[in-house]
Order: sequence, then structure tokens, then C-alpha cells
Amino acid sequence: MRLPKLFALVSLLQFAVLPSAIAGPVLYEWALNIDGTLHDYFSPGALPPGVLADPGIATQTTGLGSVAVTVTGAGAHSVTGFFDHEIDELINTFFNEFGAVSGVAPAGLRWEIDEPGYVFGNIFAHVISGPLDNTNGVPAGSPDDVSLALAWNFVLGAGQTGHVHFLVDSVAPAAGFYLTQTDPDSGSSIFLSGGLEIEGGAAPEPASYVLLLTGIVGIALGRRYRQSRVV
Ligand SMILES: [Ca+2]
Ligand SMILES: [Ca+2]
Ligand SMILES: [Ca+2]
Repeated sequence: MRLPKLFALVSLLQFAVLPSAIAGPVLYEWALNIDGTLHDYFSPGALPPGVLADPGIATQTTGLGSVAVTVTGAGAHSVTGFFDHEIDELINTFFNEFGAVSGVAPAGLRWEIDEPGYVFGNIFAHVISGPLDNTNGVPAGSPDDVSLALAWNFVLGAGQTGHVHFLVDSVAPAAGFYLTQTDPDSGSSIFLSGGLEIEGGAAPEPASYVLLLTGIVGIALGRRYRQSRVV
């Protein structure tokens, strides 16, 4: 179990410098596990080589945007993205929220929705040592502190490059696999999706470019939550 979340202190510090974030989502913590090496962000910090993140995630303000990870080297690889957002925390707390899963995960992608490990969740342990359990531990009707994770597992051949991305957005993907975090009291949701592209190798023509796009992530700020999104 992790140390208790610093609700009031961290929130007030965030909001003191980010007044626009009082309403809506804030990214409390995020982490990447790239081939067994954990990169954990409790505060904005330098990204590891091969990682690009949009400002909303890199600075942990809205937490919206994409994270792109480039991986090289023949053999097996794994890239896990973990995101612990709080929605409208100062209005209604960070533990009134729930998660949902939509669509069917493509081959090579694992997922998890859970309390982030301060009370009962095992998601962060799975982010560290794997595998994600493909389970929603904070479903509708059992609200708590929600965090989301996706993990890509893939094999690269000689000369190939893997491009993994994670996307958090305010608009639900039109199709594909994605995770949702909802604050039922404010009616706001965020959507996490991801993709894997494997480039290059023995057949460099465009046909060798494998695209496993699972959708887009979004936050429907100000929108009423629609029950049809719940799985
Ligand atoms: Ca909330
Ligand atoms: Ca779990
Ligand atoms: Ca959370």
C-alpha cells in the first residue's frame, strides 16, 4: 500500500498556481514503464529519451493530451502508461468517481482501472511489475479514487521501430477500445486510449506499417454523463 494521497496540500498547491484548473481534471500523478524501467511523475520533470508529452500532461495541469514513446531494438518490448486524474476535486473530492471500459482490446494491449494504490487498488503494483489485470476495480455504483492504465506488449524485428502513444482527451473516441473516468456529480468525463505502430524492418514499404489504433481519449467537460457509455 502506498502512503496516503496528499489531498488538500497537493490540490491547493496545484490550484494556487493553476487557477484555471479549479474546475475540470488535474493530473495528480502519471508514470511510464518502458521495458521494465519506471518513470514516475508526481511533479513535472524531465522526460526520458524517446518520450514526448503534450504540455497538459508534461506539466500535470489538465492532464489532457498525448504521450508518445519510441522504442527500438529487436526483441520483446512493453510500454505501460499510468494516469491518476482527479476531476473537480475541490468541488466534490477525488473519490466520487468511477471508471468504465468500452470496446474490445486489440491483441497485445492490456488495461486496468483501479484505485491507485493508496487504499485498496493493485494497479500501481501492476504498472511496476505487470501484468495489468484487465479489470475495472472502480465501476459505477462503487465510486472511489480512479486511475487508468494501458500496456502494450510487442516484438520488434531487426531494424524496426515501435511507436506507442497514449491519448487523454475531453471527447470520447468515435470507435475502438478506450477507458473512461467519470465524475457523476459534475458530469465530466475523461477518455484514455492508445495506439501502437511498428515501422520499418524487412519490408519498408507502407504496407509494413502496422497500425493498431484503439481510439482517442477525451474529457467531456460540462457534458452530462451518458449511461450508454457504461460497460
Ligand atoms: Ca471528483
Ligand atoms: Ca486491479
Ligand atoms: Ca484519481
